[in-house]
Amino acid sequence: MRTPGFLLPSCSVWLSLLTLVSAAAEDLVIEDFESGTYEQWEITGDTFGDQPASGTLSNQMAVSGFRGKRLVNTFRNGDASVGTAISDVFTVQRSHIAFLIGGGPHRQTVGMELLIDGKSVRSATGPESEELEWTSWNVTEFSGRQARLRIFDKATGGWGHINVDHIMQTNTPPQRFDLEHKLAEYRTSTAYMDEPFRPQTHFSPEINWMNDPNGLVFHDGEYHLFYQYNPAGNSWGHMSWGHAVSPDLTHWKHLPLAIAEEKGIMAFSGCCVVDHNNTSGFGKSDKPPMVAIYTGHGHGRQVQNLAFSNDNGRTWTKDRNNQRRGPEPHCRPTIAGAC
Ligand SMILES: [Ca+2]
Ligand SMILES: [Ca+2]
Repeated sequence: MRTPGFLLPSCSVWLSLLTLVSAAAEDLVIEDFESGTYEQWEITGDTFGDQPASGTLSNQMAVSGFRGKRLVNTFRNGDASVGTAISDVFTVQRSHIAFLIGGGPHRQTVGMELLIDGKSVRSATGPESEELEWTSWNVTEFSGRQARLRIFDKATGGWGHINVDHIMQTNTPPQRFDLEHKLAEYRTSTAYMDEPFRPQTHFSPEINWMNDPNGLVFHDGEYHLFYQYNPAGNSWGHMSWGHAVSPDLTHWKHLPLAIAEEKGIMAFSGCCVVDHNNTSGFGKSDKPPMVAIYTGHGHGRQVQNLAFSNDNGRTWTKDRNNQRRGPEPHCRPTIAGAC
């Protein structure tokens, strides 16, 4: 019997290939508001004005986190103004609709909805902050359907407005803040790490706010520097652990965020150990885990939290028992000398 000269890929291989092709599909921007018009929208009321806003409006706290030069900002003439904006029809072609959203948290009166057959099937509201954050809806079940978006502001009191920008269809929704996009832009700029006041001998992160160092530790030929970091911007807030490694304490490689603020709990200062005897139980096989001990700050209390890594600090897992621990009895000094 003749042996075939080729083999047909198995079912699982085809599925894997399809998954890869699907994930690689380009994002489809529905609206970024950079045209400076509302041509693609039906506008009612007075809160949207005659064109998208160019940023912060009069008597408003600073608006940040949007892309480009324009966004929806319904703080026009203050919180008392109201209105709606309904988009043109589009076809759902990706697994998610992702967008940047900020402003008031009142789900019933300010936000954005996805409409299918005129009915609201998904909705989102603001984080009670003028700092826009990524939010996404899984819309797989509506694949191929016709849809519209409705941005609404029916609120007239405090935080009675909504900010929206960069609405897109995607198979890979972004993380909460637009850090990766901003880093990609900065890394191709001529000013990269060469600004007039950029420290050249002391460490500094590529972009955004940092304060004290945390978790200084040597492991597997690398010096690890973690530090208090705001992934959202240039002021203090959303405290998380940034991360860099060095072979010689002079040349540093920037790594992705290590321990992020999550569910309103910031990752304040702390230390890090290499648990050679795996006394924590976080290790796998005979490789010692890295264990970070830090102050979890949020919801009116501070708790000693743990996170661990089994891949030399490249990814971290928070201990599931973190919030079951009692509050800190007093301020405890860390390796960085802070609390
Ligand atoms: Ca924009
Ligand atoms: Ca309003």
